[in-house]
Amino acid sequence: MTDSEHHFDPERMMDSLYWWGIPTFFRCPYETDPKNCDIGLVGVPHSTGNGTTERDQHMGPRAVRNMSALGRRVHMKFGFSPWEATRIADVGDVPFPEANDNEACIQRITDFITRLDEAGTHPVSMGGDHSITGGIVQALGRPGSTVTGGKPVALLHLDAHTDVYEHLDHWLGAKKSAAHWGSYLVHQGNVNAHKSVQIGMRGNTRTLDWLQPSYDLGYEVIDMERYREIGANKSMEIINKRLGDEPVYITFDLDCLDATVAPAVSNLEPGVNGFSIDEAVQLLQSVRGKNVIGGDVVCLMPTKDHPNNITSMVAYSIMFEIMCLVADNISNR
Ligand SMILES: [Mn+2]
Repeated sequence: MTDSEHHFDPERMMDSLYWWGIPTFFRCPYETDPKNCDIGLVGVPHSTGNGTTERDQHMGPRAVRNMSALGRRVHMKFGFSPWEATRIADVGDVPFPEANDNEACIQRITDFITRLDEAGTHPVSMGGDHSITGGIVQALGRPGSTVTGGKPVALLHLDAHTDVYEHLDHWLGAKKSAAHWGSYLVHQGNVNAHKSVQIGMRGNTRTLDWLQPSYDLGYEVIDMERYREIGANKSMEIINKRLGDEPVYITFDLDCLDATVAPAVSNLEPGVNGFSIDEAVQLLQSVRGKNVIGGDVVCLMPTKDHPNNITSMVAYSIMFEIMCLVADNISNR
């Protein structure tokens, strides 16, 4: 037998082809028992927290599973393989038997994530509209939480929008909506706004005091105009100081990226440049070394994506970065 025959493994060869095999996130093992993984990749196919555009955000997890075998890579910048450093599995989708009832769905998300947390498993989720972050952080930032040690989370929130509606008690009928989560999580004590940063806000706002509710809640805000003015280094310095030693949760709305980078998102903001992919990844990588306990990527609208699925590919790339921050944190403990 020759050397090349000896090493030939047909499955290994097919592994990197996204259209081959069973689609799980990054071709991870599917594992329903959270005890068997350090990081659980969670699909959150939920759309009824944001009715303002086409309502296909629940298609996000499947679209990313279909493409993400391409993203099963090592992390060059961090110099490690997250797959070898930690046990990572696709733990499946949050079930939504009341899919058209936003409030019931948010509770389902909280219950699902609580089950992971009780096993000490860190969730990295793919949405779904941005209301899912409310359900997830209600679990992770609750007093009895395992992964935060019972503390509220410090949020690193990348988004074109602040999502802190206070002046409306519902959003097209949804109470714990995609527009409200950043506010009620602070009022409930799940997020420590004074340790949190919102970054990337831009676009077509209706009122001149649009950032005021964020400041009133205690958030630090770096909107796009300020980011362009002070630059990436100063922004990262502010983020670093603000997050401190708190348990950090990262929520990434794909609409913080420029519309040319991520065209298939629910609420496009075309009037002002968003982040380039390099700028967004640089901000994420700057929190390496922090106690990053989990995160999510939201607002993917696969039915509006290009035929080449570029936004799904961008979505798994961001999911990979967040997952590597969590893996790095776990393996350095
Ligand atoms: Mn947004």
